[in-house]
Amino acid sequence: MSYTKKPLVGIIMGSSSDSRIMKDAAEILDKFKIKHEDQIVSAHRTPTRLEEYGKHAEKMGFKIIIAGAGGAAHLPGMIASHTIIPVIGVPIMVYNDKQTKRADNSKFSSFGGLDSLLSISEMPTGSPVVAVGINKAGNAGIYALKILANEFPELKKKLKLHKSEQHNSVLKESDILKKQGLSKFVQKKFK
Ligand code: RP5
Repeated sequence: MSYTKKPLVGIIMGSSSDSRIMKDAAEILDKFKIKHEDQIVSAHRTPTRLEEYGKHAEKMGFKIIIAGAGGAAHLPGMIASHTIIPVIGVPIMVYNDKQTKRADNSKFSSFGGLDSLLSISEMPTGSPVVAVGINKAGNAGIYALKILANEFPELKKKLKLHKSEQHNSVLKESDILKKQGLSKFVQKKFK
C-alpha cells in the first residue's frame, strides 16, 4: 500500500554516474512505501530541461525534490530557483567508484566531495537548499519522510518505530560488546 497514487517526491541527479549513490534515497522511500519519480537532469548539459523540470515538478504536485550532483553542483540550487518545492541536496563525490584507470584521474574531483557540499550548502541568502552529508542520499530520503510525516499520520508511526528499532539495535550490539569484550567484538564484526 502506498500513500498516494501519484509520486510525492521527485529524485533528480546530474548524471547517470550519480545513480549508484542516489539509489539509497530511492530505497528508503520504497521501504516506507512513498512513491517517487526518478530522472536525470543536468544543470550544465540540459539547462532548458532543468527549467522544464521545475514546471513538471509543480504540475506533478511533488512535496519534496531530492537533487544529487557532484563537482560544481548547481543542480539543487538551480532547481530551487525554478520552484518553491523544498529541495534537499545530496553532494556527490565524483567518480568515487571509478578509481581504476590512471588516465581518468583528470575526471576526479580533487576535493573529495567538499566542492559539491559547499556548492549546495552555500546558497545565497534568501534562496535556501538544505544539504545532507557527502554521498548521504539515504539521509535525504529519511529527511523527506520526516517532512511528509507531517501530512501522513501512518508514516509518522512508522518513523517512530524505525527510531525505536535503531535504539534497540544499539542496545543489542552494546550487550554483545559487553559480553565478548572489545578485542573479540572487533575481530568478529570486521572479519
Ligand atoms: C555532475 O558532474 C554530475 O552530477 C556528476 O556527479 C558529475 C560527473 O558527471 P559525468 O561526467 O559522470 O556525467 O554534473
